[in-house]
Formats: sequence, structure tokens, C-alpha cells
Amino acid sequence: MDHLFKELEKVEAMVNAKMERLIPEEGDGRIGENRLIQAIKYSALSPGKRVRPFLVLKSAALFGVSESCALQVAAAIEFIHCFSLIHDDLPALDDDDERRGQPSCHKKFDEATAILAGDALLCYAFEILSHETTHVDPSIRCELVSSFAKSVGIDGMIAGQMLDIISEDMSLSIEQITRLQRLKTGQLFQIACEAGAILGKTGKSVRNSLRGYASNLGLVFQITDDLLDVTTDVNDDGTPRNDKSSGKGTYVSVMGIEKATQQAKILTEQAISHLIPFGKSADMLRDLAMFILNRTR
Ligand code: GRG
Repeated sequence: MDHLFKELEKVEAMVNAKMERLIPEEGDGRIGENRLIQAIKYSALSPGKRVRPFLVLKSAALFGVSESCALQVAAAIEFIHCFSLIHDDLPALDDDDERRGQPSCHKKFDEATAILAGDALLCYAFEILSHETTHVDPSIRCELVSSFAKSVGIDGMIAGQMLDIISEDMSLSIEQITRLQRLKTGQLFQIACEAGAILGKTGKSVRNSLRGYASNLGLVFQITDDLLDVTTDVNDDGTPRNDKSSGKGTYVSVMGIEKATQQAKILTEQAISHLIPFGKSADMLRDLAMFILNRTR
């Protein structure tokens, strides 16, 4: 695991540096642009785990994709993730005052700025994906753009968020929760891994293996997130400190802590089994699955 931690740190530094280079400079007489840039820098460069960029880089490495191309896509996916976090924190959605240990974007700036900074980040991610420095082949760039759009939009992460909002206070079955989480969290994990395969121009079966890995990993990530919510964010008397998820169906609320923990272990084994075709070259992805299963943040 030491090797994984070093690698996670390395990826974090590389992706941060890349995002910093990609975010435009402020300029004289550009008051509107400058405010967007300030809000984007504040949110995107704040300390996140960079799990999705890690998945892009390690999947791309399986196919010998150049690091500079993969890094462009890694930054783009982190910008999309960051858009989702900024919007999710807004009063109309989750209404969170804090994100990554600092005031959320709308608290630091204001609601309008947070909405617009999120919109700009999403657009900018697609601008990066479609740029020739991301891949020389226009058909690959086009595939990246269309696959990311599908994973994020009407049938993707945003649909998951919509479902999450309208199903609040409904009692969902495990199947319904799984569908919700596959959309809300899983779609971005899947495109992170698939992007490596797209850049590497691989065949269908290889892509399916990576999709299988990512799909199971996304669910493990969500279960461990739910477990961390109930086990770490508690008052001294054991009651939940942040009551936002109460009323929402989660694996933990439906299955209980013990069964949800067991389910996360099974899904991790399934995720890892999808990596068999890649042999030892996928060890870093295996280690990441174990890290997500056992994570403490
Ligand atoms: C389109 C508004 C909108 C939302 C999409 C991703 C998402 C849905 C909402 C974000 C809120 C959330 C808690 C979603 C569940 C997935 C999840 C645990 C996200 C947090 O990801 P981490 O833990 O965050 O990778 P860091 O800060 O490490 O990048």
C-alpha cells in the first residue's frame, strides 16, 4: 500500500499543477472573467483526493498512452467533478456551508458566482477534451467528448442527482439505491476508466472489463462514503452530527452497517476480478480498490 500512497501523492501533485496551468490568468479590464477565475481556482485547487484523475491516468497507462494526453483528460474530469461539488453544495441542492475543509464556493463568494463558476468549469472541461493537445486524432477527441457528455448528462451523473433529489423521503429498495448510485457516482468512475481505453484505442472487451471494474468500484466508494457518514460524523452521544442524509435511502440505512460493510467487500472482490485480463500491470488499480474499501476520508 505504501507504493499506492506515494502514487496517489504523485498524481495529486501532477493534476494540481496541470489544473493550475490550464486555469486562465486574470487580466486587466476583465472583471467578470476574473471573478469566475477566482471562484474556479478556489474550488478546483482545494484539497480533494483526485481519485477520478488517478483512474484516468492508471487506465491510460495500461495501454501506453502518453502521460501528457492522459493528464489533460485527468484535469478535465476533475473540473467536471468540481462543477458537481460546487452545484451540489448550493442551497437549492444539498445546502452545505463547507467543502474540503473550507467554506463552500457560494459561501466564500455568492450563489450567482457559484452557479456560474460551476457552469464555466463544465464547459471548460469539454473545451479541454476537444483540444488537439488531448489527442492528435479528431475521432478520438470526438469520442471522448460524446462519452463524457453521456456519462455526465441526461442519462448520467446529473440524472442521478435529479433522482436523488426527487426520491428524498421515499423508501427506496436496494435495487433502486444501486441504480441511483450507479448514475450519481458510478458514471464518472466509469468514464474515468473508459477514457484511458478510448485514448488507447482499445477493443470492446477490454473496455467492458474496465467498465465492470469501475462500476463495482463506484458502488464501493458510495458504500464507504455512507459508512463514513454514520461512523465518523457523530456527536459524543453517537447521534449523527450532520442530519442531511437522514430520510435518504443509503446502503447503510437499508442494510445496516454490518451487511453494508460485507457488501462493500464483495463488490471490491468483483471489481478486482474484472482486472484479470490486465495481469500485473493493473496492480495499482487493484490497490486503489482496496484503498477505497478501507478508506477513512
Ligand atoms: C450535477 C449538482 C450535480 C451533482 C452530481 C457528484 C454529485 C452528483 C454530487 C456531489 C455530492 C456527493 C457527496 C456525491 C456522492 C459522490 C461523492 C462521495 C462525491 C465526493 O467525492 P470525493 O470523495 O471528493 O472524491 P473529493 O473532495 O475527495 O474530490
